[in-house]
Order: sequence, then structure tokens, then C-alpha cells
Amino acid sequence: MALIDLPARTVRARIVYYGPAFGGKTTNLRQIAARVPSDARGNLSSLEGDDDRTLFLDDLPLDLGDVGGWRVRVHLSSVPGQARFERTRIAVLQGADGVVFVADSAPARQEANAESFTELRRNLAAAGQDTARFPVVLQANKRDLPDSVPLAELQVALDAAEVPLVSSVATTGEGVFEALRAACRSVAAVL
Ligand SMILES: Nc1nc2c(ncn2[C@@H]2O[C@H](COP(=O)(O)OP(=O)(O)O)[C@@H](O)[C@H]2O)c(=O)[nH]1
Ligand SMILES: [Mg+2]
Repeated sequence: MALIDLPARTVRARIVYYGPAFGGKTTNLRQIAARVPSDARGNLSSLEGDDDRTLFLDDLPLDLGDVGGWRVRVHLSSVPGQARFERTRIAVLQGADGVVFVADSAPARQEANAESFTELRRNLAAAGQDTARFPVVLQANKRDLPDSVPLAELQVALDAAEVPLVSSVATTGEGVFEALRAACRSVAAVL
């Protein structure tokens, strides 16, 4: 639940970057950390697993400043994508107000996208969230790949035609802030 502090006119929300391993979640948060001035953010902290250098849990607090007379603070985090960390993903979703689902546009990763998206819906329910109302944005990442799957195909494979869609190339930053803004809008819409 987003926290609304009336006397301080502050809104605090958590947005979770979710998706299959190697889809580009950490790259998103690195781009955001690199482009937001240091006085408007905390440090990006990433946790590296000792048995697996691909495991990262990322955490980035942002201060979006004044939005319509309210001070808006968002806390971004990502989940480890590997199948065996499902319990961690459920725990992270527990306090989430919105999700950016980072899908990989590589043809070979379509099954991993679909599995992760199905798992997201299940885990939102497990975390006590109302899946019908919960704000989710679909970020179709790696659009620079020469063989990237068509967007319509990606949406159909995930059964996500109703979910707001943003294309991105996280490695260059293209689409990264659009996806974050779309998530903030979706979160604000249900407050
Ligand atoms: N070609 C391409 N590679 C990307 C893009 N975004 C991320 N990557 C690469 O994909 C790999 C996994 O990215 P990472 O952010 O660690 O994925 P995570 O496991 O979801 O956190 C890295 O080698 C990134 O450089 C993109 O938009 N295009
Ligand atoms: Mg990562």
C-alpha cells in the first residue's frame, strides 16, 4: 500500500521490477540511478549472491520532488529472476504498489517471459494483492535485437493486451523513464 502522509503532504510508493533472469531489470535501475541527480536519489544498492554472480537484488530510493503539491518518493527494487527464488519474489511483492514487468524480446526467451508473467499473477495473489486492480506496466526490452519478436506477438504470448506497454532498450536508456512514468501513473490511478 502506498503511504500517504497527510500532514507532510508526502506520498511513498514502492515499484518492483519483475521478470525473467537477464531481461534487463538491473540495467533499468542503473540507468535511472545514472540519470537522476544524486540529491534526488539514494544509492543504488545491489546484492550479489555468493554462489551465483547473476543474482542481484537491487534497491533504489528516488525523490520525485513536488507533484501537484505533494512530495512524491518512490522506492524501486528488483527481484532475482531465477526460478528458485520464488519465495524472495513473493516477499518483495508484499509491499509493492506497482510492477514494471521487464520482458526480454529475444525469441529464445519467450517461454521464460510467459512463465515469469504467469508467476507474477500467482505471486501477487499470494502476497495478498488484488490482481485485477494491481498496477502493472509491460516493458518490452531489448528492442534493439535484430530478431526481436513483434510487440503484438509478445503481448499475445503473455495474454497482456490490456496492460500498458512501453518499448525499451535499457542499455541505452531508451524507454526506461517512460516505463517508470507509466508505472507511477498506474499507481497514482488506484490511490
Ligand atoms: N541488447 C540488449 N541487451 C540488454 C538490454 N538490456 C539489458 N541488456 C543486457 O542483458 C543482460 C542482462 O541484463 P540485467 O539488467 O543484468 O538483467 P536482469 O537479470 O533482469 O537484472 C546484460 O548483459 C545487459 O547488458 C537491451 O535493451 N538490449
Ligand atoms: Mg538483475
